[in-house]
Parts: sequence; C-alpha cells; structure tokens
Amino acid sequence: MKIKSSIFAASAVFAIGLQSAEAVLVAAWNFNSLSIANASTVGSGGVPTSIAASTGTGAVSLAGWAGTVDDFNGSTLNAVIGDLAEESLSLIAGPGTGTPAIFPANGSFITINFSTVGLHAVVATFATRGSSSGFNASSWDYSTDGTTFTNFAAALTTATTSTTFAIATVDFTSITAINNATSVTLRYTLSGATTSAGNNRIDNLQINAIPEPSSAMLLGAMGILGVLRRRR
Ligand SMILES: [Ca+2]
Ligand SMILES: [Ca+2]
Repeated sequence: MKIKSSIFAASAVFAIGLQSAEAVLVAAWNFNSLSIANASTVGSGGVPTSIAASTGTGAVSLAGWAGTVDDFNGSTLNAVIGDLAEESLSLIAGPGTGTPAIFPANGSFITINFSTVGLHAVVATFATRGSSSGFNASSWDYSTDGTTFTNFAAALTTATTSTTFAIATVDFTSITAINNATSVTLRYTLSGATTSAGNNRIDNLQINAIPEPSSAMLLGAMGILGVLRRRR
C-alpha cells in the first residue's frame, strides 16, 4: 500500500512536471523588413508574397490577400526582446468597386506556416490595431497539408477597429491535429471593412508551443518507477 502510494506520488509529480513544461518560441515576425512606399497589391510596389520569420523558422504568405498592403508604424507590444517597433504588416481593404462599394479584401486571408515537430499546445499571439472603418470580423482555420482547412470555431474574432495596439491571442492548445506536424498552416481571414482605407495592422506575430516530453525524460521517469519497484 505504501509502495503503491509512493509510485502514484512519483507519477503525479512527473505528470505535473510535464504539464508545466515551458512553451518555446517556434517563429516570430516583427515585419521590420517591410519597405512599402505606398499601399500596393501583393507582389507589386514592394509588397512581398511571402515574409520569412525574423526569429525562428516559418513563413507568412500574403498570396491570398486581395486588398492592398502597407507598412504603417508598428509596436513593441509582444515583441521578441530587442526587436524595435518600426513597421507593421498593414492589411488594407483596397479600392472598392460598385455602388454600394464592394471591397476586395473582405473575405481574403493571410496564412502562417511553421513546423511543430516535437511540439504541442500551439498558441499564436500578435499586436494588432485597426481603423474605424477597418476589418471588424475574422476567422481562423488550420491545416496540416496546406490544402484542406478546418475552421477553429473557438477562436474569437481578433479583428479590431480600435486604433490602439493591443495583444490578440489565439489558443490552439485544444487542437491536437496540429501537434507534432511537419507543416502547420494557420489561415487568418478578415472581413467587415467599409472604406478603401479601412485596415488592420499586425505586428510581432509569435507562434509558441510546448516541447513534447523527450525520450530522456521518459527514461528518467521509468527509472524512478524502477527504483520504487525494487524497494518491494
Ligand atoms: Ca514591427
Ligand atoms: Ca509605407
């Protein structure tokens, strides 16, 4: 009885140890490399189609964005230590057409690609602000093949018409499908802009995740149990 409770206690301590493993930074984008003279469509006027992570490994693709993009002032909110505010990824509704106007960016998206090999409990965070006529609704989807996406219904809208930067968090911890995957793609779709200049800025986008327990840790735990068993 005493031995059993000791084993239980050791297992419980180990389990707590696993759960409290700290998240690590997978990839971050400070968007400070952007240099866009005037808002332009993707692939023209200095707007790239893809932006490599400024820390870690990953890529933000703008290929699905149907509005224009600029590089308005950024923020240090949520920045990796040492990163300056400088530029932000500024997603703009773009020229409206027709009456009433239809804005091409509404319903278009950016994607964020990275690997979670050896990782679980993905969380995306970023600093964001908008304009009063900017995007006020959003949706998040995820994929492990870049083709078939699943809506993450639990994600609250992170689009904002507030003109003050604040940190947005999208917690994918419950989505085990994107754990330990070679290629994870998150898709961020914006809608609801009502003028051509309506926008949302994104800065200091971070993807964090928790390392899976290593085989060394598991062997260590088995060793503890082995010692307890030998005491019988
Ligand atoms: Ca920045
Ligand atoms: Ca600019």
